[in-house]
Amino acid sequence: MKKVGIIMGSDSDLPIIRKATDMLTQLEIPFEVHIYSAHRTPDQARDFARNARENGFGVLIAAAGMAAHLAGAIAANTTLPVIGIPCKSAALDGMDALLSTVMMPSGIPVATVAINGGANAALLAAQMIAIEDQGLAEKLNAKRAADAQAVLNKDAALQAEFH
Ligand code: RP5
Repeated sequence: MKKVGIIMGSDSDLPIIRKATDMLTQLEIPFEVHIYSAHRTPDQARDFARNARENGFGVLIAAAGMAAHLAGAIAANTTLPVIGIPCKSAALDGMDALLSTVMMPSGIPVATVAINGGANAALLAAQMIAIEDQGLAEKLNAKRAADAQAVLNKDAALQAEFH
């Protein structure tokens, strides 16, 4: 199975990244995690992206806050699919990172998930890998069904309490 590469701009993004690593672990998808910043360590970020395909990665996830150029900078250096996670910072509630990540120019796409959307980034990466992996596709279908059942159980509990 192809690996998922996860890059964050700073270790301060780690709580968001843990939501992604927990999901990938649950789905038994191999991954690597790195701190490479588009601004502070641009050479390492570029080299990781340029070598990612030959190093066995199938999808990359890039998380950053503030002037969040990381996902775009990674996408500029690979044709692997790149999923961007805008991380919320103190000043602008994550709107800065959301716009910096999502507003890519034509030709260099970044699939941007919600602000702090670590779990969905991992699920989207899993769905991409599952295009060619039937076993993983079945796991994702089972997870959807279990998640739906959990909501139905909550509704049943609500009905029992109020009616
Ligand atoms: C971004 O700046 C990082 O992704 C992080 O979200 C934000 C703040 O970084 P630190 O100052 O906490 O290292 O590059």
